[in-house]
Amino acid sequence: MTIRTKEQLNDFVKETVAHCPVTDIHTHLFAESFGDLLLWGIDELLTYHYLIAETMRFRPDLPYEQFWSMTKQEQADLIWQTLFIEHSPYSEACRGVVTVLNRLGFDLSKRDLNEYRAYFRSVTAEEHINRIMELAKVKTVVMTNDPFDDYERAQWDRGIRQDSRFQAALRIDPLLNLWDTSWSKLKDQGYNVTEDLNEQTLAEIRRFLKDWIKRMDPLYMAVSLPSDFAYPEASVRGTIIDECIIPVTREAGIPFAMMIGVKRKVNPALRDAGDSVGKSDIGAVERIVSRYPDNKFLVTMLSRENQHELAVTARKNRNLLVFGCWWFLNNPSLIEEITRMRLELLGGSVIPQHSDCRILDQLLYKWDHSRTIIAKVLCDKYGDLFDAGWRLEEDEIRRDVEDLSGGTFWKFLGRPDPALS
Ligand code: FIX
Ligand code: ZN
Repeated sequence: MTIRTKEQLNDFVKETVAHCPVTDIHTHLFAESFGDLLLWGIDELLTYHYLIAETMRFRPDLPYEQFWSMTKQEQADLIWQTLFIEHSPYSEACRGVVTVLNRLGFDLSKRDLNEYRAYFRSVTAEEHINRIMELAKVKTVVMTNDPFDDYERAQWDRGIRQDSRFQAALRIDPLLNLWDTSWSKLKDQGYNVTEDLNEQTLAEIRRFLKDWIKRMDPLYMAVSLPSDFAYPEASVRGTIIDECIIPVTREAGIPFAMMIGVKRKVNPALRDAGDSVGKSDIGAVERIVSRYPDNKFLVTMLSRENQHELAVTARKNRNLLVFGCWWFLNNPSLIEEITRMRLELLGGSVIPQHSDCRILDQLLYKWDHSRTIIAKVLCDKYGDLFDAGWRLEEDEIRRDVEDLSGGTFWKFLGRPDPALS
């Protein structure tokens, strides 16, 4: 049906974006079969590392070690008291908790953590996964799977029960960022490597990667990279990228996902909350994607300053797909600015958002909040077309929104969307 008025247009876009099932291409969530790796519930929500960082700002006299020595429930109580009772929870991460509690139907006027806790104790993980994915309208999530993590490796060794809603991504940070300690972990897994990157070691790294690709069937191979990431580079990282990552991902037909711009452990006492951001050199991205036109690259960058040049670089290289507003960019003001700019430069050949959820329940807020902004930007873009005399069919809008919600990702991978089969 053709859309005839601006009002009709806005209503239809908002409705379509709000209800379109999404593929969430980067999360830290796990299927139930991974046991304790799947985090959910109020105490996990409150002890999200974003909220730990915010709490510590209001508790200058609390020694970090004292916080870490508390039980999870004590930490959650302190965070609740600090960020939700003594202050209003309008930071994005705090607002997220409020959205989740609201979407789960809790009475927010009571502000009673124990009542929320009782609910989470009363449901099983399986029930909760079904409920959250349905409410969030997320059909597929991509996990972050780390073959260097002993607990996770043990789950793969036991044999994972498949749940096609949870797809794998092979994460290899230690290989590229911490070779001086990770080479011995490869050795422990039976690969004949030395710290020196000789021909045999490089061949064994390739064997390690291929073995894990066979085992996990990942949608892509991923790494987070520091803000001073350089390419090409005569370094351990540069050598492993050229000699192992590039040929193995090309042969497997999977993209190499680079998440660039993190400064790890600027405050180690904050643990996971202690990482920061730095501006990166877009030249490194330009050089790697143009040097390997037969490889596919998914790229997200952490600093606001890199966003425009990243979108321009994607215009020049069709093997580069830009994704998400990562971490410190996942705030309404920045999502709106970045999404607007990307749609203006790239049309629908972009993945506007991923959630980065670490706790299952967060799917509710991360996607609710992002959908509202994506819909707002799309209303403006379609509205401009409308003013210029272009009349849209409902089906065309539906198609575009499906692409932005995951269709573009699956086409880039060259794989069918498992949720559609
Ligand atoms: O490296 C990553 O994948 C980051 O997204 C996380 O490790 C980070 O701690 C995070 O949770 C960001 O949202
Ligand atoms: Zn992440």
